[in-house]
Amino acid sequence: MRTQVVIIGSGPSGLLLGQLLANNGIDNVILDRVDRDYILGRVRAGVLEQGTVELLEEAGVSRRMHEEGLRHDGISLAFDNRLHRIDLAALTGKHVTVYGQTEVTHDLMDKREASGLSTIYDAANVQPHEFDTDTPYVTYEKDGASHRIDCDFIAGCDGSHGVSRRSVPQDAIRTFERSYPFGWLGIMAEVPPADHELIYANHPRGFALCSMRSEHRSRYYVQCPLDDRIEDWSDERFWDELRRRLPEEAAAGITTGPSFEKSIAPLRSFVAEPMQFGRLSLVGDAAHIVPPTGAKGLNLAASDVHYLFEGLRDYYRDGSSAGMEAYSGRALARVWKAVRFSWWMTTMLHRFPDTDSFGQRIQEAELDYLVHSQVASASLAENYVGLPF
Ligand code: FAS
Ligand code: PHB
Repeated sequence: MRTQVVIIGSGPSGLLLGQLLANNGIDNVILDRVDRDYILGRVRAGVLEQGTVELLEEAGVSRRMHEEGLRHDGISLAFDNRLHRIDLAALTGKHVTVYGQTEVTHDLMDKREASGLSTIYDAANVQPHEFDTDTPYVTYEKDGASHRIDCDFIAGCDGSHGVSRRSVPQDAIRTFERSYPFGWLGIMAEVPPADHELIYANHPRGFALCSMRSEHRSRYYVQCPLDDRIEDWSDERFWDELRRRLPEEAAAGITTGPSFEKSIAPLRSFVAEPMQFGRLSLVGDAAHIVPPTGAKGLNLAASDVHYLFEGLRDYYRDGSSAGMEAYSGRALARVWKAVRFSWWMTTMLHRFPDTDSFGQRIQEAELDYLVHSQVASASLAENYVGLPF
């Protein structure tokens, strides 16, 4: 079998790249080690930057997002028993869209199927080969047989535990990492949200986040110790802890109900440099991870896709390799700014076990300055809505 681009991974990175390429006449095949339902069963991101929305529009998969997505012009920070609204729209002229990653992925999968494009699920032992030459290929196993796909380029869209980054010689890659001494316990419940916008809370008991997927479905998180287990958290304990970490006016808005999803995720920052090795390019979580505090993970995957798509389009349309050669540098310049913002939001809003009294006062001063300085609020806002691609 032969194609122009093999994409490893059928998450949002791989699917969005595949659709943009196909819309521009560039043949591609997507391989994933699991099946469609497993991918759709994962609960992930909830907030889309305006740049991500525009890319989904360009890919032709924005109809349901515009029908069902929620436009948010602001967020609130909660501390000292008060809510402080950051007016994103007034400060930046932009907004964010609340529309779950699961729905984005579903829309992309439906579009790919409708376009008659090839996705090979349950592909075992996927391996990229000879990507340091101009004749790379990918092998995989399925239904008891081994398969090979020859191609021009390989896009490693296979997430943080994928095979692509692991296939790069260790002396050719440099990684940067910061792990945080806590996790996020998240639940999903079919109850109306606490407020019409997101609330990020800094409380002596720990961080909490009030988010949503629709006007009837809420997504909540509380900071928890890394060694906590889901069975330690009944719904009743979760609702009680969430309300204790919110200002009274916000806690009063909480509607409780049975959770239908509950998970604990560790928080870490990770970047691999460079993001390209010959004809293999790393995209999205395959190249970088951010703590979800800044709502950047999915949106960074989208900007990587934008840069790689432009490089591949110029290669096939204009015979120019400039875009491909610039991919890693362009992507990393934006990645590191989002990594910084996510780290900053995380350090400002969470309670760290080793913070001393001086450190606590610094955090309180940072929050006080942030909500009372238009310049400081504008800086948060322009990062939250998404820096330009
Ligand atoms: P993905 O991980 O989504 O997709 C990779 C795909 O590659 C998967 O389908 C996988 O099956 C496949 N794959 C892996 N190894 C393979 C192999 N060897 N062979 C073939 N296929 C392989 N981001 C936010 O912005 N906000 C959030 O609130 C948020 N919450 C998150 C919670 C959790 C628990 C996690 C893990 C991430 C969260 N993220 C969040 C980040 C998340 O949304 C990612 O940024 C996003 O999924 C990135 O998309 P992809 O790069 O496509 O990677
Ligand atoms: C979510 O809705 O899952 C969500 C929203 C904003 C974040 C993190 C997670 O910063």
